[in-house]
Amino acid sequence: MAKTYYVTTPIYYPSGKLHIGNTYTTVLCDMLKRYKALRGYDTYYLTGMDEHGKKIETVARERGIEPEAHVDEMATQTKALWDQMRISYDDFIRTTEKRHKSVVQKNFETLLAQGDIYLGTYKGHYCMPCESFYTENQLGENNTCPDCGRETTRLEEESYFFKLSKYQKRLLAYIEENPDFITPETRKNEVIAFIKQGLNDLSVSRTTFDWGIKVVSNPKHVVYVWIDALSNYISALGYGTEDDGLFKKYWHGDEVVHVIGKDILRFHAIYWPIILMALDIPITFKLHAHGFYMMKDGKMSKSKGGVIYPDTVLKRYGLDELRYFLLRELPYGGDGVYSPEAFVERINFDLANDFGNLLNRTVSMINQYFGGTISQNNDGATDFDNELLATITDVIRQYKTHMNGLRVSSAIQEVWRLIGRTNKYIDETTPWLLAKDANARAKLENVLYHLAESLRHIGVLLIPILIEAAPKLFEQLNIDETVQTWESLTFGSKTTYTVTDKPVPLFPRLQVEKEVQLLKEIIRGKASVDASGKKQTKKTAETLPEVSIEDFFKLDLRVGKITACKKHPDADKLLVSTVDIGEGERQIVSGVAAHYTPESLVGKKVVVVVNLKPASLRGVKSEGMLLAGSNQDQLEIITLDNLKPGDKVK
Ligand code: ME8
Repeated sequence: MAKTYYVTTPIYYPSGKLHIGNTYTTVLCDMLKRYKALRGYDTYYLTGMDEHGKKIETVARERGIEPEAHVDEMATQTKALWDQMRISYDDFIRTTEKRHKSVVQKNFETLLAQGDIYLGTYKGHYCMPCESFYTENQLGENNTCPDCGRETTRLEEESYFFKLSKYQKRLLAYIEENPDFITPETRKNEVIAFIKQGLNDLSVSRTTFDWGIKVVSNPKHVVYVWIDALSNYISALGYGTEDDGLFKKYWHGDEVVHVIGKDILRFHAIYWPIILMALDIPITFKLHAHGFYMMKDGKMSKSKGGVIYPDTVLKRYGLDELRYFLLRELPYGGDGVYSPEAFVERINFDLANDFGNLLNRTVSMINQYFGGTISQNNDGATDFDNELLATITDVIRQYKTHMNGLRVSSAIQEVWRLIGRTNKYIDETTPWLLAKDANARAKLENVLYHLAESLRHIGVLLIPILIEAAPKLFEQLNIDETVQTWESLTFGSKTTYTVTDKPVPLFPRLQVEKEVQLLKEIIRGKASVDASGKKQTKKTAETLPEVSIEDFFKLDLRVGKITACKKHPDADKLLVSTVDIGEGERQIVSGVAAHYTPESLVGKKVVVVVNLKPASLRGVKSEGMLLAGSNQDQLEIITLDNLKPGDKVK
């Protein structure tokens, strides 16, 4: 029976649009699954979405919709993206699904009943965007969040706690006895050092918001994020239900790998194994924590902009271009940078020149010199054959070792070593000169056969990586499925080649300067691409149809002075100002919190539409509007210096 392989991504928060950094883990897992399938494993790939928590609730409310509607929309969007990227996932778990909730609730009650979870009080500083609590000594200057630098709020609330400390010794022993449990090594060392400092009991419930899984025995609490989220890896397999075939098969199978980014290492390397120990579920998984893709000027953020999105790359460049860049450019154990220059160069040098061109030349020469068909011809051996053969054997061995060790970029570099060696073989054997010599037919055929066989090996090694180009290579060289397998990776497995008479370049060459410029504009939000990949320059907002002067004078515009201003209690983006308009004060709600702090507005003289029909914005009354100019990134409130409140503006 085939060995099993279960691979998972983190379940992403539906808090914003996924950028190419987020898609890295998903592409990596897809590649691993395809590699293991090539190696004959029975594979199962789980991904999904982490839909609960205060942050998601807030994002939904800011959009003016219910959390359910928001997460449904995001799940549809995310699945559509994975389909567009041909991600080969087998299941997409959502933490709002019944199959997940019931497992979390059952586990929570089990842990409570056996005393691993107890009720206490939580005192700490809470950072809402990071959904994390911090103790005094973890905070940055002025009580700011040590992770994102934003302001935290002091909170004290009743909470359930998980006795992590009870399992500390056992976990440490487990990590030490299983040296390949956490990779890379540096991450493992971080985890060990953290555990050795001593584990605090973990707060695992909240009473301050609703949008979560209720604790059955005390429904004023919702289960706090990690016990909820981490359980997805087993709830999706039917753990604890009658229908637990997948759990038995894959969790208890041969290989289980959780792939995550370094940001969530602690949760997976400490909380998750401890939860499993407490529930008496075997720890069968290995954990791999990769580094981050950064933009040149810093972190990629789902909310900040200034990033590249996968759909842009897909529309203009293509799926394999995206996969290749992501998988090749992130070094094992380190971070990588997305830069337009590196991206365009990888496409041109690695894909178009080195690889694409090799296939193109080979097919053309077989057509030109042999009418499209060649066979193995040992009478024509050259001095260079053995070295090429030795490289093929060595590359396969190294590729396998690197793939098994999750050093994906190194595995890819091995394939390119073979591509480079094969290109060099053309230079050494000079087939264009052999073609001029009627006595060198056998030699020429032998050379072209070596090229075709080498390309077949390259194609098989690229099956998990370039999912569009590998099949095209097989098609152009007419390689059927029986010789596209791992087992067929022996020189000579295919003895005759009849190639296509219409070679099509696998990767069109890009105009470097033009594309780099375009990508930079896209990152700055100045351009985009349409569905067919064509550049669209973002214009300033379109002008509206004309209005008469009478219509314009219907607006009563006045100078107002902001006398007080505070944050909206329920909406991050809104500020509530008190504005003196001469004949009294007005309360005005405006969507400017991303650009101004409340204090910075107090004292400013602004332009107010005073006869706008009052409205309620997220439960707070607004009696007018402040005028401001804006574009995609900036917003500036119009201010005046010398006039007084109540003066007319026209
Ligand atoms: O943490 N480069 O969800 P999340 C590479 N819901 N990978 C990146 C990246 C970057 N710049 N940015 C994000 C959560 N990632 C939790 C997980 S799991 C039980 C719960 C990837 O939406 C990377 O895999 O914040 C990281 O771990 C993950 O996105 C975080 O996704």
